[in-house]
Amino acid sequence: AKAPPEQFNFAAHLLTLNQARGAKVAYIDDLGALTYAELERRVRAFAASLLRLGLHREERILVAMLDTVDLPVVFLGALHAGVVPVLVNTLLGADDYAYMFTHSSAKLVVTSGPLVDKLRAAITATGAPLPLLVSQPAPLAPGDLDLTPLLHEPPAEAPADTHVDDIAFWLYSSGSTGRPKGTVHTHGNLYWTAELYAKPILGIRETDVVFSAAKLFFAYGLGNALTFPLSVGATTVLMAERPTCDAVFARLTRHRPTLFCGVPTLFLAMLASPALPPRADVALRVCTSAGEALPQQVGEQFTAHFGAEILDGLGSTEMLHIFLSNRPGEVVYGTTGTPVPGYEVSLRDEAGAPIPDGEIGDLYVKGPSAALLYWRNRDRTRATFLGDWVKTGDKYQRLPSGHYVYAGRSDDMLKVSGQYVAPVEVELVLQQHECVLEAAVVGKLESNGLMKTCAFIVLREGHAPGDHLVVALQAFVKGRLAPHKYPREIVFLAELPKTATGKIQRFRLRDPH
Ligand code: 3SK
Repeated sequence: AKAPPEQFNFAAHLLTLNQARGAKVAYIDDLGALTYAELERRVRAFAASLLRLGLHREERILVAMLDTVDLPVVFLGALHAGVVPVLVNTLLGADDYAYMFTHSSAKLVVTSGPLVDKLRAAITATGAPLPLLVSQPAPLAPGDLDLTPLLHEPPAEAPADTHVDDIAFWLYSSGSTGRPKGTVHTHGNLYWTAELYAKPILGIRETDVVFSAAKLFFAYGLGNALTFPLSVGATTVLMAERPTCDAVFARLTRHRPTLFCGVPTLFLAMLASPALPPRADVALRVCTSAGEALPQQVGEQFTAHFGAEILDGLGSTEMLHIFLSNRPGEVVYGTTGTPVPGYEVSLRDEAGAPIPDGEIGDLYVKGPSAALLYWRNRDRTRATFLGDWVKTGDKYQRLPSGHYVYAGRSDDMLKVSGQYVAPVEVELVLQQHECVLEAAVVGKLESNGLMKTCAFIVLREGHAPGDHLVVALQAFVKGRLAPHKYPREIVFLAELPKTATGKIQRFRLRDPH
């Protein structure tokens, strides 16, 4: 693929690419459609509004928004102005947001109506008077800004004259210890994910209708529903609500997307649902899966039902999108495929030396979409970004055919429903419950090939195990952490298995035999 020019603004690049498609629908959400002409007008109006509000180049705005047409406008408008959007998960608690406001030194928070109360509570918790800019009708408090009129302001004439390596946006990536890491990406990184993966591997084209169950605040969703479709002038369906089977089926049959992006737990649930639509009611050309390894039988069943293949791939927040992937027509279910041309991968032992085929090693990747650094975190930056190479934290094995097979994580992290869970974070919350003496959280591979979090609990004296306590502990975690982190199974033990020095032997909990 051709390299982008030195002076490069990704938002301006997309607007130029789509200039001749004014009347075509770029986005459809639950409220209506947005043409490419209207997308451009709003992006430029929002860029101008940010500068008029007093934001400067390279300053951050925190974006905690639902997937509606306003989100691409805010993201691209910020890039156009040279302001740096920090996309954050909409399911976090006030404590995580408060950390992110301070850590990113954001000057403004942009959110959607239904999330206003949560974000306002987080702003209050930091004690800093951060302005809140609200999309969609919502009761505004004094001082809040309304997004709608800003989208009708006179548009920016010219984009910020950014360099291809200038900071464009951040995403937060979870870690096994400590706080989430602010992963800093450039304008050029977005370009490379479309050129190396979406166009050659997915074969994405102008006639595609794209629907991603993964939200735009994930690196996976951002590529699927923004970078990729806008790089070829396709149409994208956005959905604000949670990606339940019924919500997904409604979009698959109503808008008939040709390209659908999901995660293994969703594909599994769809296949098990009595409401699974027949093949004739959908128009799927190809699907993608990421987040965790797609079990072979799920891929096979899906293709048998719908005719379309699922391309299982591996990406990361650090690499921005997928660098290891299956190919259409050559899918090998049960594997993550082969390296995407333009990226190199390498399997190494603990000392960093290459290992032979068939052995399990740490996966490293090299490619042009790698993040620059983790903001204000020199230690983690140096441990992850090693010259040209990025240490992924995943373990893999290469088959003689050249296909890669997932073999778990190198750290303590679990991947559940495509998202990271740090066991220690869940343990710390469980330990705050009045009945809990000790807690250990591990991942358990279920017979369907997917990972589940399981908590082992030792109760304080005077408390008895029972179903009521399972429900209460799950609710306790759900009330304090993002919903995907609650333990799906809780087992009560008289004591936890420990070493002579008192360290919990997690391997014995994972496999009691
Ligand atoms: O989980 C993945 O494999 C993934 C894929 C694309 C972008 C980001 C991520 C984490």
